[in-house]
Amino acid sequence: MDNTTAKKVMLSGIQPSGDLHLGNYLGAVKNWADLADEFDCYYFMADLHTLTVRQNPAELRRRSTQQLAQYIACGLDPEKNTLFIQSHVHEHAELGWILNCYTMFGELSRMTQFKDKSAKNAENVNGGLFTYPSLMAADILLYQADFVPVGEDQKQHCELTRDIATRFNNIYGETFKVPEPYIPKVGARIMSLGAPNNKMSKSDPQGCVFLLDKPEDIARKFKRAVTDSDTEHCVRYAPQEKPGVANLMSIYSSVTGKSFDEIEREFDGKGYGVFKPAVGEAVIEHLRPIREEAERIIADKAYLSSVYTEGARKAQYIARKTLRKVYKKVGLVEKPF
Ligand code: ATP
Ligand code: LTN
Repeated sequence: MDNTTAKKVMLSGIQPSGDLHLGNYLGAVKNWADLADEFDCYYFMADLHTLTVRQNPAELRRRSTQQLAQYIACGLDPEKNTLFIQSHVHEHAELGWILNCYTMFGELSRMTQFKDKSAKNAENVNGGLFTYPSLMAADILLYQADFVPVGEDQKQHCELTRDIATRFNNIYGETFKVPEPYIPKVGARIMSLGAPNNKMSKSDPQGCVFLLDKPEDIARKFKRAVTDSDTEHCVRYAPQEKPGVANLMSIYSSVTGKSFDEIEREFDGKGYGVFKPAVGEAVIEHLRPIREEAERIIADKAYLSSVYTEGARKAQYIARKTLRKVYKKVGLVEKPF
């Protein structure tokens, strides 16, 4: 592969199908900001992927650029990371089509996200929802990514991407780097504050803390967080027995850097009535500068446009090279212009 001496490549995307929440942040974006010096990093708004579920067009446009503002506010410096909108680099859709032809019906049928989303949207189980993972594979393979930083729920899609890349390489010779998922130790699966057996998700606004939520809303959501019926209100890390408390401990640990042992000691004998608002306060203080910075950037439309324009240009330069190679390998006639 080209540039073996160059930095390893990190790439990830999030669908602008809702506003960013604490799960997206702790499971994904927060960890991305620290990677910029060591890796060559690409992060995008997966707007094409959102079309697998009906969207309001004006809302989708708003959320795509607001998500970019939130990426930047979370510490992704556009000078050090390539930040772009997926649909601006048409190579994604083109390679997505090709990879569809190297992805098996049986493989796609086994994807948990497909099963979940088709159950939730029974009236619109469209072809895009089914072939979603081939487009995701294209997103990753176009950039010859080494690592894909995501939350736990995306591991299955990353594994399918590896299978598709390996299959293609076996037929046509070394074409794609076979990527690995890069999953954080803490925060990889933040659960809903209202139903701690379900992952935190934008489709459950009460159990979900959004990065742009006002401090009073965050405080209220944490005060109401579901814990358990332990009469001693013991703050102890036991994910099976006490999923609600374990989730709050993971959140607290992620935003303060404290270990589970330290947290247990800090709240020893204090009960949930002290613990829950303390987690809320820590989250509020952690998110405050991010929200303020995001609001400032959202108002600066010209800046946002300059960032995604430059991002698309840089991304396309790389994507085009991979796509050209793939077209040639599969037997398409070289484009004359
Ligand atoms: P939906 O609710 O529509 O399924 P989502 O809220 O799960 O969407 P995605 O766009 O699917 O958000 O996820 C974006 C990134 O955030 C992915 O890397 C995903 O793994 C991560 N992520 C999403 N939810 C969580 C969560 N609860 N805990 C940790 N990481 C998460
Ligand atoms: N499927 C992911 C979003 C996504 C993605 C990607 C993540 C689309 N393309 C490429 C990493 C790499 C999700 O639903 N969170």
